Amino acid sequence: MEIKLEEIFQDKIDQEIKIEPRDWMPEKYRKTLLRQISQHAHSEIVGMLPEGNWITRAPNLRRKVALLAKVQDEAGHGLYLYSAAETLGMSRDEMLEELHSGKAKYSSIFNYPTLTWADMGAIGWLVDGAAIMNQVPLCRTSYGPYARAMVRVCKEESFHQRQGYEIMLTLTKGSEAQKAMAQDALNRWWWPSISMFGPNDDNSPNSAQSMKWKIKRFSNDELRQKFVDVTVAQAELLGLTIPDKDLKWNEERGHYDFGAINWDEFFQVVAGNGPCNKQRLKARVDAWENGAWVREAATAYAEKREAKANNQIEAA
Ligand code: FAQ
Repeated sequence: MEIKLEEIFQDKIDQEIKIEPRDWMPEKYRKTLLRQISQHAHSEIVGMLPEGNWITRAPNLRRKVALLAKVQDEAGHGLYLYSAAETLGMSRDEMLEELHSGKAKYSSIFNYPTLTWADMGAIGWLVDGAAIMNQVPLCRTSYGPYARAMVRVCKEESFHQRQGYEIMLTLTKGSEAQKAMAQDALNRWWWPSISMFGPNDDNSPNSAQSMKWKIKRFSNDELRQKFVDVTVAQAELLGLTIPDKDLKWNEERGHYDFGAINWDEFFQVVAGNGPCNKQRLKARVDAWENGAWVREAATAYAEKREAKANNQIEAA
């Protein structure tokens, strides 16, 4: 019976029919999606912190408004994604409990510090740029609620990428000190950005099954290569140098070759030992604890309204 259901399920996937919350699905498909979507949601929420750090220090009102809007968008992305994950049977409270206890993962990239204003440019350009590369294919992922959430997320990410690139463009057209600041930000964010796509394909335990189920449409290495290929020209336009001496165009492959990623560092960061992991987690836990009174007040208000509505029904 289970085998037959699994065949029908795979058939639907092969025919590009979306899987919806009430459809039968293999338990492992549900768990894989819950893992990926909840990690993605956590990444959006934790991802507000490095840039949130600069809202009060933005150099002018226009920059402040744009950065504020961007950080708010990330909160929205987290909320759509938690909602999509909830359709798979786990509550938002449970997902947050996993984040706060350190059990759940979130993207490695958000464990690096934002040291200068140029980091706002580098994050928008590189981190949102990498996110777009990874997330546009997710608009066609096989699970309906995830795919639909990603359509809006990607539109907003594209504004974020331009916002960041424009900051870099302004800095690189500015004084020598501003140009140096932009180069320094690129130096620090380049390698973490290309690591963000995840381990190499031969060391990516989830990829094969996720590709078969069309949760992922491209492998980690394919997406990383696409990102490097489009970003090199953008760095040239800025007059900045990508910090990789092995980066060069390979005529035969029709792609850029690039240097070796420091996977030890990546796995250390994922394991909780990056430069800002503890700080990031503490900020999220504090926000949760300090917001307890809001949740209590909202619940009490909802109960009061419900009781009032019930009394009115009874009286009628
Ligand atoms: N960081 O077998 P794979 C954003 C883990 S949102 C930490 O290849 P998979 C927007 C992986 O979970 C950024 N852990 O795994 C924004 C797995 O561990 P597990 C987030 C990572 O799932 C911008 C293990 O390594 N985007 O940037 C990372 O098939 C600016 C083995 O890896 C998404 O979440 C990593 N970088 O492929 C916000 C997109 N990479 O769970 C604010 C959706 C891998 O088995 C400001 N997710 N790991 O214990 C995906 O596309 C996939 O989940 C991958 C990983 C590609 C991230």
